[in-house]
Amino acid sequence: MRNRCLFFAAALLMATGACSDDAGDSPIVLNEVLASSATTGDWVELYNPWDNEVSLVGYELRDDNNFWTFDKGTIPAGGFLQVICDGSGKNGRASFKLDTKGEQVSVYDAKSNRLDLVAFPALARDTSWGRIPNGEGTWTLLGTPTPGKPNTAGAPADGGLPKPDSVVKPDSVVKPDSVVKPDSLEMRAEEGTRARVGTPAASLMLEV
Ligand SMILES: [Ca+2]
Ligand SMILES: [Ca+2]
Repeated sequence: MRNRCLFFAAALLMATGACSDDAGDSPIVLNEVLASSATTGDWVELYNPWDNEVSLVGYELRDDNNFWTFDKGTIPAGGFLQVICDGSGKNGRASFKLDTKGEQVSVYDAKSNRLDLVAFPALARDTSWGRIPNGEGTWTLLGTPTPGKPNTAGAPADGGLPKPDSVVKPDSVVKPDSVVKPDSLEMRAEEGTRARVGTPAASLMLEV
């Protein structure tokens, strides 16, 4: 958890030109996203790195084409919040879903100031994209999704990326309809032989 006093000291240093960068003063940040799940639905994780509780009322989440405003909710000091993105827009759930092919997600405060933004890549089911270390680190594939909890380092065993479209499709398999159907059948046999033709259900005995 960061300390506000440290931040104000850093801000003062920035104002005097003595410091070129800082972890940022955003009250909350995006910390992890998951675009497809077998159990929970898509979700975004927010993180409050400070030592004060943050009210989310009036805050906004956006994806490429939609926005959704919090009408309630808080994140405690140092807390993590999982926001389900199932498209319902009800009961604290966002009114849009996340694109498994990748898109941008951003969070805005109640005055429409953008606090954070992430452009995530195509993600396999139940594979998340998150910051290591929490709240300030580089975004990367995470081996184990941790909704509502601190992120843990480690890449997915299967690489975490969707399977390529180049996999052979069943359309290329010969369909039974394409089998040549003879219009007629010609048989030749020595005189005095007998033969049975047909299917198990119907057959014809020929005698020459
Ligand atoms: Ca979306
Ligand atoms: Ca997490």
